Amino acid sequence: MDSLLLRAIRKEPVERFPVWLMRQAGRYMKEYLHFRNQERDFLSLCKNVDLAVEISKLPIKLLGVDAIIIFSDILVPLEPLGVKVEFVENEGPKLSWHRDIGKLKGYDPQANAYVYEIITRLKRELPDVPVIGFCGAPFTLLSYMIEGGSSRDFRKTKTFMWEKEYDFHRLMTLLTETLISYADRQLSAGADLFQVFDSWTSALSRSDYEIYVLPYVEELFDKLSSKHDKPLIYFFRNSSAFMDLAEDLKVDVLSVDWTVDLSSEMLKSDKVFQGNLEPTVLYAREDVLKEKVLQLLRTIPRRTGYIFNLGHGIAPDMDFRKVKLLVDTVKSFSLE
Ligand code: 1CP
Repeated sequence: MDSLLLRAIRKEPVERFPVWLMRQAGRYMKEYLHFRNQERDFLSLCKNVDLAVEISKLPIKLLGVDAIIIFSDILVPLEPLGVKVEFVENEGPKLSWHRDIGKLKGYDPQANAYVYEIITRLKRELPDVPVIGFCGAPFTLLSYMIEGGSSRDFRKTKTFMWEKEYDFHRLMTLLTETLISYADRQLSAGADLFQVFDSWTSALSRSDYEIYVLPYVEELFDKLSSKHDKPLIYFFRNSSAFMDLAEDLKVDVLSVDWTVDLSSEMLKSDKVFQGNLEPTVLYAREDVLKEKVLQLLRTIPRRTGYIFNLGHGIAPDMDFRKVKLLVDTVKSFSLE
């Protein structure tokens, strides 16, 4: 496949930097809400292949981004383990399970067949557009299981991790095996590249990341990179604290948040970088937004090997026109 995005990842010459945005399909688009209202809840929407395919394509049609990320959620592979996942309107996810790790079921990847079908359909309908498969990272999923939902300070997750090391290890091992199998099936179904979201490393100190998180992420990327010759992306928050540790992972692209000084990191590293505009800039005035995007682009010390993205996802209350302005600004920044 010869798209702008994949050429940039291979560090081949590109005419401009590629751009896609985390959470690029969502509530900030009225067209999303139109599809959303056709199903009773968010998970049913994820399982409705026809609608999920249409939603996945919205950012290509409406924003003109350079990649599709499949419409799904990081929590869907937890259901086959025996975790009840619900999305409560305006409250976010709620997870319930019997809290006995020994009673969780072994992962059957076939239970998420609808995800692989979304990928197959997208590749058939838009063969020239790169399709990004994704999953959550083991720690980020564990935090949802232990907190039972979103959290501010992750106190249950951290005390569990420190106090019950053996159980923590058992659950992280189960999640890592689950995610290897789930990611493998997405790549085999035709995903052109694959992103792992470690959103809640934002809560961790460097030493806890190194002890409790890194070994499992290492295992995940070792397995995937040995089996598939497709680009792997690791998104991790509090990125500047873990930069040198992430550098040694078997990933092609590091997707970093705005704690990182991109230009100096890129000068030190051979990795491809993705990021890292503060999403809050999307609440600023249009001239400020545009200038912030250009400022970031001007500091990129390379002409390829870089993908523009936000440092975290788009929020539901952001203004579609500003998101479009952001994409247009990146696309108008010529490298020729
Ligand atoms: O375009 C896309 O990116 C859509 C696909 C997508 C992805 C990649 C969705 C749809 N979710 C995700 C990943 C995801 N889900 C992450 C990692 C990225 C990040 O950090 O933002 C996380 C943490 C989740 C968990 C999640 N899903 C939350 C809770 C966030 C928190 O603060 O704890 C919520 C509210 C969701 C629901 C969800 N997922 C996706 C959408 C469009 C929605 C909103 C559903 C709706 O209200 O209609």
